[in-house]
Amino acid sequence: MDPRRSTHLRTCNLCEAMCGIAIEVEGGRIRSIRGDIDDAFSRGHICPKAVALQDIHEDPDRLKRPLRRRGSDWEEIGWGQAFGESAERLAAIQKAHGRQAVAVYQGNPTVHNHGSVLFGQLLLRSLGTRNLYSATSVDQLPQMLASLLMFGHQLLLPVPDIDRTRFLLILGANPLASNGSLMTAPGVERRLRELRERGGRIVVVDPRRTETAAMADRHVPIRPGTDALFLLALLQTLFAEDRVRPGRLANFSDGLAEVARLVGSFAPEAVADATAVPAEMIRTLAREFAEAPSAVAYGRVGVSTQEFGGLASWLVNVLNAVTGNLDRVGGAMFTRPAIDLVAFATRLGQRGHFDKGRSRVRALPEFGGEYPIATLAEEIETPGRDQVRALVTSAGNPVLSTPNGGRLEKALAQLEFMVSIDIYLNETTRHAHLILPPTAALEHDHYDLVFHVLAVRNTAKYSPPLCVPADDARHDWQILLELARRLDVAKGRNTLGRRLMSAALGAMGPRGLLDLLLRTGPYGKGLRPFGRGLSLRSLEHAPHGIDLGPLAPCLPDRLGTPSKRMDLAPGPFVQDMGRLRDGLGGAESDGRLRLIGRRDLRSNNSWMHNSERLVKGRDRCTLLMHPGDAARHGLRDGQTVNVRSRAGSVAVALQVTADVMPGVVCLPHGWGHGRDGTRLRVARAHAGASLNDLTDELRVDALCGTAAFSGTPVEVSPA
Ligand SMILES: Nc1nc2c(c(=O)[nH]1)N[C@H]1C(S)=C(S)[C@@H](COP(=O)(O)OP(=O)(O)OC[C@H]3O[C@@H](n4cnc5c(=O)[nH]c(N)nc54)[C@H](O)[C@@H]3O)O[C@H]1N2
Ligand SMILES: Nc1nc2c(c(=O)[nH]1)N[C@H]1C(S)=C(S)[C@@H](COP(=O)(O)OP(=O)(O)OC[C@H]3O[C@@H](n4cnc5c(=O)[nH]c(N)nc54)[C@H](O)[C@@H]3O)O[C@H]1N2
Ligand code: SF4
Ligand SMILES: [Mo]
Repeated sequence: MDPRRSTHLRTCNLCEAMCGIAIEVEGGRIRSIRGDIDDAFSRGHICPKAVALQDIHEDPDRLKRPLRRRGSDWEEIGWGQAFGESAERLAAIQKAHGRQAVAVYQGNPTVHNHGSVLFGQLLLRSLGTRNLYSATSVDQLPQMLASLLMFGHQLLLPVPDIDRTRFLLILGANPLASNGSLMTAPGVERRLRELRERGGRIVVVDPRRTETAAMADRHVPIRPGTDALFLLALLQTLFAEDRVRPGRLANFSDGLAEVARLVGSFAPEAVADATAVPAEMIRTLAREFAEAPSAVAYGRVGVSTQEFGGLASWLVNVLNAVTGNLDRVGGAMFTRPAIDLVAFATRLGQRGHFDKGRSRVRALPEFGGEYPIATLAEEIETPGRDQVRALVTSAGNPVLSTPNGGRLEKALAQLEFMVSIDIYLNETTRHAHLILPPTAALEHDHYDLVFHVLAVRNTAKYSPPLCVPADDARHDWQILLELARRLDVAKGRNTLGRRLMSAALGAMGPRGLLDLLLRTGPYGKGLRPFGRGLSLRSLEHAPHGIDLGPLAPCLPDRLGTPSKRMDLAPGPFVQDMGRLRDGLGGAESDGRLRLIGRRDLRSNNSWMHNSERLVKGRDRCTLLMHPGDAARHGLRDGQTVNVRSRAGSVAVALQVTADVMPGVVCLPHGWGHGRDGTRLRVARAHAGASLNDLTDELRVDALCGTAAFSGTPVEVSPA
């Protein structure tokens, strides 16, 4: 770091919003972190988490050197030894038990780190296992599935054009807390306010009156897990009232008649009881949506992580398409980023795939080469051929982040070997035999390979490192590359070709690859030394980022389906409709409370509770319950309650509020830091309880295996 006073410009990598920040540095110390008002995209917006970049950077608990477990204790070892032992143990287990005996779990920060995105594949290739898992199957998998089956590419994800739309229908998302997801929109609150100021309307469909619902024109409470029914009834209304107008989309889509047939039996009256949304409300919404000059439906985590998350994610797209609001200004649009991952993957022949294989124990379908994380514990526990005996985790904390973390952690304790690439000794990595700690964000450069693909506007920005890391520090990409290389050696597969490839990639590093991808991207200058267009250098000369313009219609050109047409009624969704019909009405009848999750602006999944600035103040890991339910159960505000599900139980403080609908209780995820053996001093003092000690690994969307978090049945009693 520069010893004098200087300002370092970069992009915050903590959530999907890509806020530009200005870090004031003096005497080698961070003085302040503010929003960069000149940032081409975020125009000065930041949230309270941005300052935690400093807290993580300076955190005395953050690991700096590889750790090896010795009984219940840990010892620091050198990198050479750590790489050597990791590779030898993994290779030996694969040699003895076959390639599938090693599993890999990649967590969410992977996609916020271009080095991990670019080099992670190398490790997977060297391991050659089909036992791959990631946070995708507790998150956006159903939305990627809908894109794959409808548009022909799993990454061609529609983004709501919130800066220009006149009607925004939000289902199962709370952008005021999450700052937007599959919708990179820094300053989303301002953008939503502007939407209303230009005469547009916002409707939020959510079991809880969230921060976003509170600022919307209308909040529609819905019973957890019933969004697919609600969407079918909206569509039924549109067809019944002759309001279907796909416009130009009709020229290149198939399946409209099939959709009309499928929605026919879902009149609003037929779903009102199950969804708890009055039939007249559904009709009104359908009309408002159809009549708005432009409109867009947008569904996120609350909609994708439920029993019918696949169907609901598909129906969100269908609603946009049949009203002509897909690929249209003010509707759901597609980006054209400077590094176009969709085009790049297509060139490599990788559009994605689904159900090309099934998991061993529960026969859940693969998606994009991964099995659902909800099945990992049983893959470890169940003896037989291809049993998982070793695990690599990278940037993930599945013990707190995936369903029935309690069962998973018992399974982790049985593994013959586990190695974790992580900056903390936490609830998951404490089960590892070796922890390989990479540098933290400010010690390396940054480019949002993934979130530019999901942004409400096309921009590009590259951030250099704030400081030079210590000599014995390793970046994520270096760890992934070296582990892959050592595995090749240990498995006797270090052919000349692989050695050359590994050496070339190591020499280029993420910087060289970024330059190549920018140059060969849609705005690139090509491989010539001169000429106009983007390269890494041109981005380095624009530290506030470059604006590449608003999203523009691009279909049918970008469709990746073999027919080059959009499929409104893909076979797997059509078939899954039978399961939905069978489940109709079952959800609400047993009288049990239904559990949902929530996010908080000052928290980020499970790993940012070691920042004193973020966790101070009142306890935020509370169970929300409607006053009527509290009275019925004889519970009062502030008392400690036991929450019990099939999977487990936790004790938390009760918060009685009319913000959650009757019959529903709500607990945030990512807490539960009271487990022994971690090295997270601050988080431990603000431990909370883990929502995923209650969620059930057996509750998945049977179509695609994504965890069905929403609506987990629970019982609540005084502690
Ligand atoms: N019940 C319920 N569960 C949920 C959700 C929910 O809404 N409800 N949300 C789900 C969603 S959307 C997601 S994405 C998942 C997240 O699931 P995970 O990705 O498994 O969990 P995180 O809490 O993000 O943990 C990130 C891990 O990465 C480490 N880390 C941070 N930065 C870096 C880095 O630069 N390099 C490396 N190598 N490691 C790093 C952290 O120390 C931490 O161990 O949780 C899911 N779980
Ligand atoms: N501050 C903060 N920001 C984050 C994160 C974080 O942990 N904290 N995590 C990041 C990650 S990894 C992601 S994926 C995004 C997620 O971004 P969002 O999808 O916006 O996440 P949530 O805030 O969990 O919003 C989900 C909403 O769904 C509602 N819901 C639950 N069940 C149902 C249901 O059955 N139907 C309907 N209609 N609604 C339901 C919940 O009440 C909740 O309000 O946020 C990202 N940003
Ligand atoms: S909104 Fe997200 S990207 Fe912006 S400052 Fe907060 S955590 Fe960082
Ligand atoms: Mo996520």
